[in-house]
Amino acid sequence: MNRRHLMKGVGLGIATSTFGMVSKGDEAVANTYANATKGLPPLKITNVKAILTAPQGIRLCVVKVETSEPGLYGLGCATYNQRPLPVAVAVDKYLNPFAKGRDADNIEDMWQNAYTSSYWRNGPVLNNALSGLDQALWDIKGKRANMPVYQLLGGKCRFAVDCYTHCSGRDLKQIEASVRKGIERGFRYIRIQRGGYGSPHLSKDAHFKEAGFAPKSDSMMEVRPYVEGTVEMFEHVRSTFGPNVELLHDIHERIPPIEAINLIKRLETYRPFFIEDPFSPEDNGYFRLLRQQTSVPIAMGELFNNPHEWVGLMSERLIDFIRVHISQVGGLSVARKIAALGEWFNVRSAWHGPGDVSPVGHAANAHLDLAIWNFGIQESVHFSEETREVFPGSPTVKDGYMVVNEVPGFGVDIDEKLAAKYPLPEHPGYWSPVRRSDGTAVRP
Ligand code: GCO
Ligand code: MG
Repeated sequence: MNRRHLMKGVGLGIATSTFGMVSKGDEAVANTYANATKGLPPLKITNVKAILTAPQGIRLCVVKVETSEPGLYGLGCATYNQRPLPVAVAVDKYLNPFAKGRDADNIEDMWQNAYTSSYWRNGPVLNNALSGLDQALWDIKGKRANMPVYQLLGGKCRFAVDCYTHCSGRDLKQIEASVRKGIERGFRYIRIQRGGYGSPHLSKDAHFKEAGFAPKSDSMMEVRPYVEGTVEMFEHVRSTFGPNVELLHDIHERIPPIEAINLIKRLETYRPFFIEDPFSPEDNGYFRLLRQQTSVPIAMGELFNNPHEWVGLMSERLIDFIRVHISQVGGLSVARKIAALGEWFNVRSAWHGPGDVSPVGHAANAHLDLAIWNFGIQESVHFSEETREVFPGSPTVKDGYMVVNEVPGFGVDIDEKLAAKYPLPEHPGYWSPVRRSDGTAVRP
């Protein structure tokens, strides 16, 4: 069958530049097979390793994939701040032996097989490890093609990546000053938060502490102070800065779903650009109810690991922005499919881009942002000088726009010697408990 179809392909003039020179019979078939495997010289994976570093105090994990071509390697982001060590084990002890000796060129094939190599799948640890390998292969592909990765994804849809910045403060004065600074730095999109997520400083009576129910270091938030404080914040910022600045806010789960719906309805009058993560992933079923109540744009997804969490929300048009954490979903290969899915439902991207994404991961976000039509907005962070030294070529943000280093691959390198000078902090990095006044655990 192959033989007949290949011959037919020749006859029809399909892919003439490859097949056109072949003239007749068996010789043509032989040459066709040869051509199908020709092209770039073979490139084998020789080593896959995790590199842990914390130049900004945040536990970053980057995967380096080395190849049979001396000096040709790729980097991918596998950062899982709360569980970095198991990710490193998954990379070094499982993905390395799995990938070694395999073809570095066939990224999709590698992804599909590495994905099922653990049989059980879609968890945060293994997805991050997989992302490290996947992104590193894209980086290698770009270097091999002598192109930035966004070119491999179809080229630019925009000249740079529009970003939002984080502005916050404990009271209205501090918030106003922070927003002013953000606008002065050139940002048109501003995320406003009143203190930490859920505004714990507004909740006064941590009865569980007095009762000795849990360590005093656990924090506390109640629903009402957070909700009222957030409405007041929006009222103040909107009336101070006028209608043109785009305002965003992260509920970060933390309140019962029906309270989140009520809050979002109250925020409608301040025209938010989006409200993020109103519900925990366990409460995905509430999105339909939310949609029936308000047209405030909704962004969701940084905690998602499993396609079952995003496919329905997107295809039923229950959210407006998908903001998965690209390494948490398994890498660039997955994220570009998510973006393609979103295009048909007009769900735009807002990839998670906090401090606990490595500069390699931010670059991966940005390369995808540049190439997809349904880009929405990109969360941006400030990289310290130390981080930039460890990761030369990290993306930069100016006037609210992120730009990538215009060289082949993702454009970000790592200075391994310097990275080793910033070991992970002693604290293991777990998510600290947040409780209601009576001690009940609040689910982020
Ligand atoms: C955001 C976030 C982050 C997460 C953090 C968890 O930027 O939207 O919600 O700040 O809380 O990445 O480690
Ligand atoms: Mg968030």
